[in-house]
Amino acid sequence: MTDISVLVPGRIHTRVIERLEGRFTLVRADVATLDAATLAGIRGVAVSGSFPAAAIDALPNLEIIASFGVGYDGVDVSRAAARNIVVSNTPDVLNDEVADTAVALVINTVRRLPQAEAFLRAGRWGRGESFPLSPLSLRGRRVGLYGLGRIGLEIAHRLEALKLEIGYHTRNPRADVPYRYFGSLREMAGDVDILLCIVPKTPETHKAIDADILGALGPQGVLINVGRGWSVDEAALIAALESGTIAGAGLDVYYDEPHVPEALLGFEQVSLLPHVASASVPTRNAMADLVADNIIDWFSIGRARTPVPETPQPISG
Ligand code: NAP
Ligand code: 8YV
Repeated sequence: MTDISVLVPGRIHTRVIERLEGRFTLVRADVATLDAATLAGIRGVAVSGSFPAAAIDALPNLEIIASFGVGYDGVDVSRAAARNIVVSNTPDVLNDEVADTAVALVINTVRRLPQAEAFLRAGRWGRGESFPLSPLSLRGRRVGLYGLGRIGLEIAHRLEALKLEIGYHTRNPRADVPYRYFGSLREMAGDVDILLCIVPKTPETHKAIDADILGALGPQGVLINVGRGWSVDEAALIAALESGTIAGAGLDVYYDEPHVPEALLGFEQVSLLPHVASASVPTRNAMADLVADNIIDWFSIGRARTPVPETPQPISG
């Protein structure tokens, strides 16, 4: 397969490169810098982040785009589908890691544990001060999951072990779970104390968590977001935290990463992570392997391992 050219634009996990080099001719450059002959030779792409329509259009013989991450909102899938190009993502291998992080973020936010550690590290405990009691507790709290897919379900299982009551809102109720289904996000926000977002970035989820939803969540309410920053109206969130409309927030994702609004940094009732939910060595290795395996499978057996549902999956010639 060394005669097959695979484009790797921008940065990607080094294991993807290690797995692909030697098997394929790797072109490590951005589309805009390549001549027509090189562009015409490219049949596969391995990418982390954005691969827009213009990049797809520049590659006349492209067959597969293997995207790093389960969320593939950076890839223009409709343009790929229109061109009969397969898109793959990295589902399932990160479910446990992301769910672990989500639960940690819930506890950190409600119990203010990062602030307690900063207090200790600053020597304040050693000097005889006491860290203030956390205003909130997980005890007796109800959680509403906005999204109950592969990762949402793992989060729900973990929260059950924490003895929390669980509800969820999705477009389609699941027949295989014991949790209470809410037909609308607004209704769920009004019923729960913790709203946890784990939906994909789609037109329907854009700023779905807005001033109205935060108002319904209420003054004891906590917002946790491990999905995409896209789903939260950050200006409304900042206003809700300032006014006490909600009690706190825990965020791993932001609207315009890596930009985090200055106002969020100032809130003591907020816990912030830099998009690290899947960021352990073992899990990122598994994701990298899946990117490479999708490309290897496509060019060796004619089938991607984890194609996304929107794109066609024809047998390659
Ligand atoms: P998934 O299995 O496809 O689950 C998505 C869930 O969202 C489903 O329950 C789906 O149910 C629901 N959903 C989709 N659109 C909806 C809408 N408009 N309204 C209500 N519910 C909706 O995806 P996953 O593997 O769990 O991953 C979810 C997302 O998490 C990814 O797309 C990614 O953006 C994010 N993520 C973030 C990190 C991180 O590092 N922070 C890591 C991994 C993933 P219905 O189809 O029935 O509506
Ligand atoms: C990664 C993610 O941080 O899988 C996803 O959708 O958001 C994360 O696991 C990201 O894809 C890597 O850039």
